[in-house]
Amino acid sequence: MFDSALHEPRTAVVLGRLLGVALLVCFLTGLLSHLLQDPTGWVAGHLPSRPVNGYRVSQGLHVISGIAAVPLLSAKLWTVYPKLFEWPPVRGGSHAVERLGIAVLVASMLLELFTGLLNTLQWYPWPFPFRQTHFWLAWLAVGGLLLHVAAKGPLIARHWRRVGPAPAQRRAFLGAVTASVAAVTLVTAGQSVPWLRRTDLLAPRRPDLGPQGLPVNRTAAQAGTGATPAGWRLRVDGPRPYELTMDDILAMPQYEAELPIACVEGWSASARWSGVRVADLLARAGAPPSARLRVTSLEAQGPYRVMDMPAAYARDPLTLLALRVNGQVLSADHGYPARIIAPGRPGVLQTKWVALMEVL
Ligand SMILES: Nc1nc2c(c(=O)[nH]1)N[C@H]1C(S)=C(S)[C@@H](COP(=O)(O)O)O[C@H]1N2
Ligand SMILES: [Mo]
Repeated sequence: MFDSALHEPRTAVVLGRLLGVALLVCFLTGLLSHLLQDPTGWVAGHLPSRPVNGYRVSQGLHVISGIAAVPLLSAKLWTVYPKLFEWPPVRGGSHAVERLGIAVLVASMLLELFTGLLNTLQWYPWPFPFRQTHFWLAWLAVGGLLLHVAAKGPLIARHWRRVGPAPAQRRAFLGAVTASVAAVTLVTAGQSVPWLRRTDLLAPRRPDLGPQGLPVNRTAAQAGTGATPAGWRLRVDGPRPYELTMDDILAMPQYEAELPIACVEGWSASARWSGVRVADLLARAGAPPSARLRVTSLEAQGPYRVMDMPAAYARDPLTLLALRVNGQVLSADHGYPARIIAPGRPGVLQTKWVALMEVL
């Protein structure tokens, strides 16, 4: 019933290779993202603050490869779905294990791509925590994938190279899949790739659209920080604690840095920031260069109210307590009166509406 060149192992192998590349990129960049956002133990002390655009590139690749995997996985599943109707369904112990493995692989892969895609839309219509689920599902999917490739090793090897000319039907199908991948990439990648900005039609963000030329993830209204307390002061706690008014901060040496906001949800945008060096603020509090930093926002609550910064970022001369962006005083949505901007870090850690900095 399914006798066609589209359901043959050769088609599955060609698609599987492309899907494998996309998933490998997605998995590795995902691990990196997880590590950077939530560094635990000894890792925290070894994360580099350069290259400045490191996280921007890696998270851009993560979302691009994840989106490309959607048409690839769909085509792959469609190619092999006749296997669902195999008879008898189970031919013994090892066959049962293999089929169970494929069930876990397909289920975890579909759920992984689905949750990731919805995450780029900032839509969380489920009761479980996104990040932990996405992280552990990735391991499940990769484990299942390795088992699958091992089990199918001989079959894959047999069809790795094409024998004879490809049937027209298969060529057309693979051409259509390639075109789909190109299309979904073209209409979404502009959220992180500046020169694809104009074709960014379906991504939730255009990196150059927003107040002061920059998108906003969580607005001041959402965070409840719209009205900054009249007597706002920056408090710096450390061996020699002190407080600064806005005028005090403006009297310190000001620096400028071109740094990106690279949101974990997939968009990124570069901006020109200016303000005072975090290293200067920490030195003034008597902190050694090995000091880590904890920053607390004016926000009353929210997952990103408190942020920890390893020493390598805190002492980087590009890391600023920014007061201005693209030549203007920060708007409320971008973190007025002051925000953190550091090189090479996920957007979630670029704390807005800073109230307190603590030397750890
Ligand atoms: N205090 C606080 N800072 C925050 C957030 C937040 O929710 N609260 N969101 C972060 C996220 S997820 C991102 S991507 C950046 C976005 O910065 P922008 O809105 O100025 O572009 O701010 C970060 N800073
Ligand atoms: Mo973000």
